[in-house]
Formats: sequence, structure tokens, C-alpha cells
Amino acid sequence: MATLEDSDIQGFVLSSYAGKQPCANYLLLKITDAASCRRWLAPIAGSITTGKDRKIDFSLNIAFTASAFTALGFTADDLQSFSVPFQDGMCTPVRQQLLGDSGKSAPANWSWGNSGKQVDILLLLFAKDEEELARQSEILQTGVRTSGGLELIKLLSAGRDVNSKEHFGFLDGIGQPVIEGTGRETRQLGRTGHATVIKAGEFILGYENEMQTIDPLPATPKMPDFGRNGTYLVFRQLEQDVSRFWNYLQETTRDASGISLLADQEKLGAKIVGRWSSGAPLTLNPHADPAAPDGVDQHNNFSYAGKDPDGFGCPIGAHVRRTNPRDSLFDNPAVSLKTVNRHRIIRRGRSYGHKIADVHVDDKKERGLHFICLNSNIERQFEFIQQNWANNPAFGALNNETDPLIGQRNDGNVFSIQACPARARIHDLPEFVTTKGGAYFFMPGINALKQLAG
Ligand code: N7H
Repeated sequence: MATLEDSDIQGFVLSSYAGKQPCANYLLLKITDAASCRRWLAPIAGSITTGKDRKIDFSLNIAFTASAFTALGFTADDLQSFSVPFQDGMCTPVRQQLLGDSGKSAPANWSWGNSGKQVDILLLLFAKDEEELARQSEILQTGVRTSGGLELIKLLSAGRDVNSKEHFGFLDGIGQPVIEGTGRETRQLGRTGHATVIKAGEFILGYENEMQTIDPLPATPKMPDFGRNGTYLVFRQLEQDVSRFWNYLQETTRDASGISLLADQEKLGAKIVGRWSSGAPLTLNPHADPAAPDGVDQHNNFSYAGKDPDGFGCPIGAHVRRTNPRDSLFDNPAVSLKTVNRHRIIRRGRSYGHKIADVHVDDKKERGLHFICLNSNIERQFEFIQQNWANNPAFGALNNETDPLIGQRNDGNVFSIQACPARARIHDLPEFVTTKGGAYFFMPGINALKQLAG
């Protein structure tokens, strides 16, 4: 097993900081002058939080789009050493199609990341409370204003206190892989007897991956090791229509006399997600949300093939089963798990916007998820999940269904809830999630960052 060079890896790769630093700001910047930007970058590079640091008050990380590297002097040949989706960006017609960014979600309607509002640099700032966040943001923004080489395109905020749930009402961030070599595999195994350990090379460049290879490093003639300890960061601003989600659950669960019980709405919501609101997996708790959940680690200790092969607990097309089918993709569970583990991502998203007061009443305010994920190979990991699993109408031998939570809708989209003696099918699923912005970034290692600034 490779030893991780954690002092050269940005801290965000190894930690979400969510426990100690629940408040976050994301600063989206454009480079207006390369030389001034480099001067600004030099001290920033020295203050980036590394995987070895254990900061209490705040953490700072940084990532770049392909256009940033071009602005900073990379040639077209240099850029070819990066992954194709990163070179292309998120808005090309091909990527729009495979990500399902059409209709309201089309890049033309985005508030950032599209051709008019292109972004070069992403600064990720995390703080222990709102005051510290405001203080550190002000320092960063003053630096940007006075740099002479940068413009602030947008400031996105996210805040989620640790006990709260995401906007649809579910506990999130449970189904995460454990990176081999972080030490967490033994800690988690000790606590729960289970850990989904994935090779470091799936998430950090320069290490062996699940294909038993090491991905080629992005490089330039002057910086042959540029990609080492770096990773690709996918950012999608996903707006959630909470009242539409809950009103759909209400309408769909009305009985013959027109009454819809909250318990039935919650159960249908759980079938759509694949977990109860507490995070407990439906596969282990098919009938009701256990009153006292066992804790997040326990919630991840399950697979589908043995306990729930037909989807009677967690439907085949539920969000969590599509985005991580575990051992249920093929007839052979071991082969399935091996294959699925080549398509994993580390999710680092946080909710934005205020909680809705009444889930059934549209208050016309924007809220959602700043979806962020990390992976070494955007095509094989993030894009594969989105295209081949979430947006695939024939996933798991289903017909005309896409992910009921995040999937792109086709005409007359349905969602099947497998049951014995007969499955139920709900019809005309509306879109609950709209893409509002996004970009593919590269998050370099600390040494690479210093070379870039130099
Ligand atoms: Fe999803 N949600 O809050 O309702 N997601 N997700 N996701 N998601 C998961 O297991 C949600 C999105 C994955 O390992 C849970 O941590 C929402 C995208 C993966 O078993 C909940 C949005 C992609 C998993 C949500 C959204 C994914 C997962 C259950 C958009 C990738 C882990 C909690 C607004 C393309 C599956 C948990 C596993 C779980 C929600 C988006 C992927 C509650 C609201 C775009 C891999």
C-alpha cells in the first residue's frame, strides 16, 4: 500500500472539514493579468491547508479551470496532458448531452461557468463560524481586489450545521469511499466491521488505482510532476425545488378519499432516495425508519445482492442504488463490486440557501446543493455515474426511467417501486433539481501550486 504524501495533498481531498468548519464560501475568480495573478498566488500557495494540517478556525483550498492554466502560460500541448473533460469544460454540446444539462438546466441559463461567465480560479474557504468566515473572506477579497490581476465573478456561500439535513430532508454524506492509506480504513473497520476501501489512485494522482495502474500525470516540460498529488474537482450548483418534491409526494400518495398521510409521503420520498430521512438504508430497514439510527458508519455497512436483490426494500432505480449499485450491477456480486469500485467519487458538497419553512409551500427562494466531488478520472468516475447510471433510461433493466431525484426527464418518465406480488409505478415525475452553474477544476498538490506561482 502506498504511503500518502499528505503534506503535499490539499486538505480538502482528505477531509470535508464539515465537523469543525460548517460555514463555507466559494470565491469564483477570473484572471485579468497573468503576472499580477502569479504575484497574488505566491503567498496564497503558502497558506493553503494541507492534508497534514489540523486547522481549527479556518481552512483554505484552491483549484483551477483549463482556462486558468492557459492564462498562466500553459501551451495547448501542455493542456493535452490533462483529462479530456477538463480540457473541454462542462458546457460543450457533448458534455451537455451526457450530463443532461438541457431545458432549464442548459448552460445558457446558468449564472456562472458558461461562456459569458467563465471562471478561472476557485477558492474554497471553510470556517468554524459565520464571523470567522466573514473575516477571512474579507481578507481574501481585499487581496483579490488589490492584486491587479483578478476579478471576483461570484461569491457562493454554503452553510450547514452539522446536525441538520439537506433541503429535501435527508441526512447526506454517508455513502463515501474510504481512501486507502489514510488510516481511516482501520479506524472505521474497528468501529463498524466494515469499510469500503478504495485505492488512493482513484482520487489522488500519482498512486495506484482500482485498475492496478497509475494514471499519467498532467505535466509541462518545466513541471514534469505537475499533476502529482492533485485531483479533479467537479462543481455543480444544483437548485432543489423542495415544495415541488413534497407536493409531488403528497399528490402521488392521496387515497381514494383524497387524503395523503405524511408517513406515506415520507415513505415514497425514502423509496426515491433509497434511504430514510435519518440516513438508514431501505435495504436493511424496508418498512420503517428505525427510531434510533445506529450512526452514519453503520448506515454504510450493507450491500444489495444478498438482502435485497429484487429491489423490494431499496428500488433498483432509487438515487443511492443508481449512483452506487454496490454488488448488484451484475449477477456475480464480487465482479459487480469490483466494477462499481472503478466508478466511485468522493462527495464534498454542501447545502446553500435557507431551509424552507413549510415543505409544501413554495416561498420562491433559491436553495440547493453546491455539489462538489473529487476524482482522478472525470470520464470514468463522475461523468460515468451521471450518464450511465443516473440518466440511463434502461439502467438495471428498467424502462424509460432515470434517477428519480437528479435524473434528466424524458417524456412520460416513470419510477418503479418493486414489490411482491406486483410492482407499483409512479408517473410523470417532474424535475426536482436544476443545474444553475458549474465547471471542471484541477486541484493541484502543494508543490505544484508553488511552482505555478513561481
Ligand atoms: Fe446524491 N439528497 O440529498 O437527497 N445523495 N444527491 N448525488 N449521491 C445521496 O448515501 C442528493 C448527486 C451520489 O454510496 C444521498 O450519503 C441531492 C449527484 C452518490 O450508497 C442523498 C442531489 C451525484 C451517493 C443524496 C444529489 C450524486 C449519493 C444519501 C442534488 C453524482 C452515495 C446519503 C441536488 C453524479 C450512494 C448518502 C452510496 C447519496 C441527495 C446529487 C451521487 C440523501 C439532493 C449529481 C455516489
